[in-house]
Amino acid sequence: MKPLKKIPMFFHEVRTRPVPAIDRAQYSLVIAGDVQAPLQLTLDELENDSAIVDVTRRFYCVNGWSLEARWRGVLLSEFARRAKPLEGARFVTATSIGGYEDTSYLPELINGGALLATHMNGEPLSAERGFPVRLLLFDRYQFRGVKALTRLQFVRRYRPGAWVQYGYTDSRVQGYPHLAIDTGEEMMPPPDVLEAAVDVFSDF
Ligand SMILES: Nc1nc2c(c(=O)[nH]1)N[C@H]1C(S)=C(S)[C@@H](COP(=O)(O)O)O[C@H]1N2
Ligand SMILES: [Mo]
Repeated sequence: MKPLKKIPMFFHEVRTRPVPAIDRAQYSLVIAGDVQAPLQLTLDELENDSAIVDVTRRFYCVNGWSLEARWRGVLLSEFARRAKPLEGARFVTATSIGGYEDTSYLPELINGGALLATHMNGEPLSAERGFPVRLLLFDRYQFRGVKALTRLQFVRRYRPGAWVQYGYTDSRVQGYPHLAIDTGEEMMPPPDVLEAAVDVFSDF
C-alpha cells in the first residue's frame, strides 16, 4: 500500500462538521473599515479582475507541514491601493464566512505578496481549501491566512486572532523539519485508500 501523507486541512470554525457549501451568487467580499473607498466584489468580479496573477508559492502550518501550489488571485496590495486606507489604518482584520479571523500588519502583507486566491493548481478552490476566496501569506505560518474569506477590514489596532490564544504569537516559520507537500502532489487520499488505511490501523 502507498504510504499515506497526513492530510493537511484545517477549518477551525467547522471542526468535525462537513465544510458548508457556499452559494456563489450570494457571496461577496467586502473591503472596508478605515478606508476612503470601500469595495464590495462579487466572485465573478474577483475572478475577472484586471490584476489577476499566478504564483507558485508555499505556505506553512505551525502543526508541521507545508503546502506549495500554483495559486491564482489578486494581490492584497492591489485592493489596498484601490480602497485607500486612511492614515493610521495599518492593520487588516480578515474574517471568514464562519467567523474565523486574524489581523495582520498591512506593510507585512504588502511586502510578503499576500494574495486573495480563488484558484489552486488551475481549479477553483474546493470547499475544504477555502472556496470561494482565501487570503494567503506565503512563507509564513498560515493561521494568519483566512479561508472562505468574506471581509477585509482596515483597522488602527491589532486584534489577537484565533491562534494567539494557543500561544502562537509569531507567524515566522521556524527551522524545524516538517512534511513538505509540493505542487501537484496528491494531498487528499481517495476514500477507498482512506478506508483501507483504517483497516490496517485497526489491526493494532
Ligand atoms: N476560515 C479558516 N481559515 C483558515 C483556518 C481555519 O481554521 N479557518 N486555518 C488556517 C490554518 S492554521 C492553516 S495551516 C491553513 C490550512 O489550509 P488548508 O486547509 O488548505 O491546508 O488555513 C488557515 N486558514
Ligand atoms: Mo495551521
